Amino acid sequence: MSRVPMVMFCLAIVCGPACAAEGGAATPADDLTLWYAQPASKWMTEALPIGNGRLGGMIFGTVEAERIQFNEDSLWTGDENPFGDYKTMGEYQAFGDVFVRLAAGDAPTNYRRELSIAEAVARVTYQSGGVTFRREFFCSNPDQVLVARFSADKPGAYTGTVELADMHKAQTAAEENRLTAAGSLANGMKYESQVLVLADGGSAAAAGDKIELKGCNGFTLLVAAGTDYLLDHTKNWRGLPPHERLAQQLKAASAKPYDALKAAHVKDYQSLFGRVRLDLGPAPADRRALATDARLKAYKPDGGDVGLETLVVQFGRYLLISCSRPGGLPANLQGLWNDKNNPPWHGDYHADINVQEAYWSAESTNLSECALPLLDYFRDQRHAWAKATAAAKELQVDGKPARGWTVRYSQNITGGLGWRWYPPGNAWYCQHVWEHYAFTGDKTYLKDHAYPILREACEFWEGRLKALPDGRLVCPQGWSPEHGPTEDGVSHEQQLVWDLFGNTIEAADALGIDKDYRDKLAALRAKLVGPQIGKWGQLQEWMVDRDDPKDKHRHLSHLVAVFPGRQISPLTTPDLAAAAKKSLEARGEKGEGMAWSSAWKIALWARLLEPERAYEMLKCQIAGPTYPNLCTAGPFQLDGGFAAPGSVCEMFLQSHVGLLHLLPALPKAWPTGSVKGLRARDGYEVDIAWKDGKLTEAVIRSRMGGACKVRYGEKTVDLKTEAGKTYRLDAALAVK
Ligand code: FUC
Repeated sequence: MSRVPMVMFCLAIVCGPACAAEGGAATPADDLTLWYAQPASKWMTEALPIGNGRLGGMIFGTVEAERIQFNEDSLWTGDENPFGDYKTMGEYQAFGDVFVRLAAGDAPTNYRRELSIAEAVARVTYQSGGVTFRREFFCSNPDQVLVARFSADKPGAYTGTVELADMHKAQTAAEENRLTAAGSLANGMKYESQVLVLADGGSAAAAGDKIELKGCNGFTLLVAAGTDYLLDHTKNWRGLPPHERLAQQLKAASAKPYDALKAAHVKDYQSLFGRVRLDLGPAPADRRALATDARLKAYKPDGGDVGLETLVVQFGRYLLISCSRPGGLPANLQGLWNDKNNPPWHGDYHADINVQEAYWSAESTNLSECALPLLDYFRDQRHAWAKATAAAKELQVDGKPARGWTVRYSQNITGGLGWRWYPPGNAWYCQHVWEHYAFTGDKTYLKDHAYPILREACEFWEGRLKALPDGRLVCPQGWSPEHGPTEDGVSHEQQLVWDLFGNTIEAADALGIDKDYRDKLAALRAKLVGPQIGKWGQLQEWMVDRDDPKDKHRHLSHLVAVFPGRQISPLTTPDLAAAAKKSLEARGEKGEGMAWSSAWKIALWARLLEPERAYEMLKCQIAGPTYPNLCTAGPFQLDGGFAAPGSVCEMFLQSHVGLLHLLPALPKAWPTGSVKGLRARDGYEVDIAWKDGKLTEAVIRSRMGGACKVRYGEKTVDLKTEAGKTYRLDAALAVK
């Protein structure tokens, strides 16, 4: 194992000009590094998250007792149960902690803890007794292990212990240089974690249930964890016991030098993260000099820090890459980070906004692969959801079981459902299923994966829609999420079903199949009761005109037609868009302290072409439900943080109404800048640069070819594209 000096290298491609130099609390941060002058004391608000899509850790950086709290995304209690409720659904579980206790030295100086989101590496540096100590932490997707490297610039600097604590009371066994904790949950799920301690000089050997370090120059911890979960309903969601797999992962990782592990990790991570570059102009030097917690505090009264705004936006992408990678499970309410066995809202998949928001950044900010865990989850789980749908008395139509599938508000990973039924949840999930195709143009995916899911969701609604005396169709007995009351024709449901039918029609057209069925859907869709404008000019939340202009409810359920849907837009339905503005204005800014509410409002204002309002909401999100570690509330719910990049992206580029709309909502606070690598529907990748608030250049890379319309300000031009070609447009939208 080679010793690696901790050089914080930076790549021009993802890092601003003032990248942090090596160590030291006085070093100013670049816009892609979170840093702090003290260790974390609180898990939720201060510890720093790392992850590889499946395995994740929270790093505290305590000098004398480092704590790496770790999780794996499949550790769940609960089960499938067609008549399920919260009790049978279970909860997302905490896994364990690795503690590194070091012999006390002189009081540390020059302490710095950081997370470089340009590299997905967390670091700690400090000096004590004339020695400079360094730690690096990352969670590797290529090698499937969490890696922690402790080094020092003088030999023999480390004496102490490494401990593994299991959250389910499994005993830790120590053998040679390995710690193991294995057990099973009440539902029979087997789980295990293993820690390998690789000493550089000195010794690392089992002592009781710990590993004792003596006079090491440095050491590396490799942490592997897993369960016997398998995302496959045909196997009852059980695969092989994790033991051999973990041992193999550790064996393979320990055969590689530390530098190689790290280089492979950084390369893999940057292949995703580096696709989008955001330059919003220079941040004030006095803010750049601050640690992230102080910088956040300074931001609270009135913003004034584009560097922090950039960091927050890119941090959302960092989190998504860290917790949602192909082959793993989708991000739950907490992403994959969790220190409790009874996390808030069970750490579940919440269908009425939260799961969706977690993925709002995936397609538009060029992380399409990160959406795959969600799409795979839908494909598998819907078989169990279909059984539960058919078994539900309250979903029956004329005394017969409902067809297709839908969901309750809350889900686990083994087909289990909790809380009340949420019929339009299927339509909202299907929006993600469709959009993956809309952005990637992957026809194999559309045919084999997406279309069956869409069609089954439509079949559910075909049976459920109810005709009014005048022949118009309503979704019966709906509930505007968490707002109520229960009645026919709730706008949220009407809009989502309109969206579902539209997406399915487009899918059938793209595949050239199912003509009769798509025509049937088109006829049903034309009869759906549409959005209505109420007595104070608002967009009605219900068919009954009862909206209260003083209502500040956090949910914005009747605005799904504006974002993430496409039924209402100032460009296509100006009157309805004006009504949506009234409703959004009335809801206010606070959103009951929920980051998901503020993140949604950013996107809504952007879609309503109101740049200053969108920007104000971004400021509200940063100044409100954002913690010092940039994770979001409430109390620990990452949906709003995940969504911020996608929501902000709507300010730079929109593509939902058949146009590439450039800079639709650019606020005054970002007069000059550029964004590179955003994705648009129909397979376009777009770079945009602007100066003094005006477009200077757009670069459009066409992946699939085809004709598109490009809009900037009031001007729209037609652009014919060929697959694989790049088009440079000037400020007047002329091809250069
Ligand atoms: C929905 C929201 C709550 C919370 C929960 C996890 O129920 O209304 O505010 O975000 O999800």
